[in-house]
Amino acid sequence: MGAIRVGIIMGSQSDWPTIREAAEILDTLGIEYEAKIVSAHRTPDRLWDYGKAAVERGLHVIIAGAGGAAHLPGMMASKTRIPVIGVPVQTKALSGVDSLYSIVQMPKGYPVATMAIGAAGAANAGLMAAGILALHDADLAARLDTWRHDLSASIPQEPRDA
Ligand code: RP5
Repeated sequence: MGAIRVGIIMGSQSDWPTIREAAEILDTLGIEYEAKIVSAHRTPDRLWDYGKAAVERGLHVIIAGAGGAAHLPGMMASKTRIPVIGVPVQTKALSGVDSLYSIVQMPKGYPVATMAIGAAGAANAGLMAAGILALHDADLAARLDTWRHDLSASIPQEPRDA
């Protein structure tokens, strides 16, 4: 078991079914991670403590998922220079457009790499984290290349009737 380099945080337990998609990608690629509930609104002190300690704890990437007034990724980006990948969780009220707008429109100086709304965005957050780590990890780079090749090879040339 290596050091944990990816932190996955989410605003609520209710985000986990979506954000788990990122975790599953990391599992598939053999990347260690931790997963925590850290809410910008309900547990602001937990958010602050997590961001403050992230560098010294050795994290390299943070995946932050939240829905609605989704301030978690942006607030985390304000607290640490570690790259933050934001995942807008799909909401019942506004289908996740609220989450997307809350995460994507950061002011100059504090970027959040914002993914698509929902499960695809969460999976892509896992892949984006893997790509960042693979820059300095040749074994992981090879596993990621294989994963990408396998996905490409699984796509049929022609459609078939259901
Ligand atoms: C946000 O509020 C969370 O990220 C979640 O997406 C949303 C709803 O949270 P719950 O009311 O389901 O706990 O902070």
